[in-house]
Amino acid sequence: MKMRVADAIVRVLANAGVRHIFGLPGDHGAFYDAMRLDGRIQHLLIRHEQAAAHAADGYARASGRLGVCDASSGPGATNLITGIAEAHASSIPVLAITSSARLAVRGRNVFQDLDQVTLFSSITKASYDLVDPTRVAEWTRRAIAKAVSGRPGPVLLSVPSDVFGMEVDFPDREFKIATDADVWPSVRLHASPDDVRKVAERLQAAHKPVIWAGGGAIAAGAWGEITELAELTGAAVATTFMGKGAIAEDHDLAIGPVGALGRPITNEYVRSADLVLALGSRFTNLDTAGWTVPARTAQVIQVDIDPCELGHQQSIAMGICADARSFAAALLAHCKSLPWPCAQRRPEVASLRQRWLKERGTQSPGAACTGDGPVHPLQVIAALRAAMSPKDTIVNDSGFNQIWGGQYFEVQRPGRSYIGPRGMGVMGFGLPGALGAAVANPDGGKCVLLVGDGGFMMVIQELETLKRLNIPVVVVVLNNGNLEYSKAGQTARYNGHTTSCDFSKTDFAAIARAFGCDGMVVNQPAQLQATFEQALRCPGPVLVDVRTVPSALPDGLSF
Ligand SMILES: Cc1ncc(C[n+]2csc(CCOP(=O)(O)OP(=O)(O)O)c2C)c(N)n1
Ligand SMILES: [Mg+2]
Repeated sequence: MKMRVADAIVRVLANAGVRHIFGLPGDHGAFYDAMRLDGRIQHLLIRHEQAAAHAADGYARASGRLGVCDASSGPGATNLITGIAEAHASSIPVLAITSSARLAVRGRNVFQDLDQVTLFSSITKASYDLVDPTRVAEWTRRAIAKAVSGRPGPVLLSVPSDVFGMEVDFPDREFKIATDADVWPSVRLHASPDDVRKVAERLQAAHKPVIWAGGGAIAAGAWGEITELAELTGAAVATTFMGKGAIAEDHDLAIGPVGALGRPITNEYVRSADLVLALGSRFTNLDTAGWTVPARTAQVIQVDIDPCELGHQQSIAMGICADARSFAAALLAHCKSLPWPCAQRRPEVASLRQRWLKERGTQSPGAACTGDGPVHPLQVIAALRAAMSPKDTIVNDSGFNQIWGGQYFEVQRPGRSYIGPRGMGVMGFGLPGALGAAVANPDGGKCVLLVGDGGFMMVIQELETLKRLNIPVVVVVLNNGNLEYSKAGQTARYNGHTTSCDFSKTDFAAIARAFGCDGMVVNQPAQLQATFEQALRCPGPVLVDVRTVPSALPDGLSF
């Protein structure tokens, strides 16, 4: 069938299951025209391309489907870079479609002429330069498959602007694509029965086993199997921030997030474990608190979809290349017929979280929503937890707000219930990431963004997108008037001196109202819960500007 290259791209995407694309127009108008004519894909106009990439990323994390964004050549493409780099570092499948300088004149340093493929090559799994219009359907199929298979990640499809409009006669078979080809992970690698048996034996012989769940456990959808495995064997479950949701965090056997930004009490417990079974974690410097957790004496078994990660950052006793869910399911099936004396540990493990809740967490005196303002972030977490339902999703930005959310906010729904930019820690991820997650809206819950005033200001224009498209995100800004994370680091390192960390207080609620969103201000701890409940009932986007203390340190940080 004869059609434009742009129509062929849209037809492949729509046949694969893509229903939303985030972007901003430019010299790829034919692509927009093709979406209009096909009618199956909703295009969401985002106000800055960086935000489009983050929105596609948030959409992918929340839905388990490929996220797609688009931008025009030159500056449109370069604006995507930060968002694509975050998706790459967090192993999230995002397809970026950009135009590039016209094929007819490229390479002559013409207007917006840029080697985009080289520019994106270090932050994508693959970057394709679509110079042959006859092969566009093939390369679009390949771009999708590449992003959602193996270790997921972003892919660039760079299309010369004149190629979008070229007409080609495509055979129908070019558009025959498996249903849900945009779901990730698309292919699951299974461990050998022998490896499964060996892990079961080691787990059985362990005195104090810990399951360490990373982002790969969420990517694989392994939360059900991990919870059952813990319940059967008595192993405690620790998560990285990317692994939050691998078990409900109010479960008896959940011991919370590990690492430099995790709970000190969790690190202590994991350090004393004799066996650590890691599912989908690459043991980054942050997640291991500088490779001090687990203990060197512990036997570490690492299961990862990427064989290059096995033993790369952490010395391991056994490495298995497999999908976290498929492996956990096989291990669970094997373990069911075995005795598990270790299951007696359950009350001891449960007491750990109970102690933490009362001493440091949302049941501690510091979290009580009493007294005069300004508000402490822990009070915000306690009130949010009380106001939100388990169905809701929480999204973080970078900075202390992410530590308050990651370390202290307990997700009650196992699954894709916590989203944060852990790969690169990009300030500015939060608002567009939450926007994308809310569009995906997999379980019908609300999407709550907990963000710092610094990171929020970097993408504040997306309030217009939220309002225009009536996307019901609840934005909670921790308004402390500074870049607190950076300020705390400078204070600790340079004898209390800080430079360029403070800015003037901004009335974010007024700004939200100017964009047409609802805007509320909280000055007193006692107002928190009722305000959040009211915000969660709003049918459209709403911002809660919480005036927080200018210096509040989360637990366990060392700079
Ligand atoms: C784009 C980007 N620039 C700089 C940084 C370094 N950085 C990490 S956290 C932070 C401060 C965040 O301030 P704010 O958003 O107000 O959050 P707070 O720590 O005050 O909660 C900075 C500057 C970053 N992670 N990303
Ligand atoms: Mg701040």
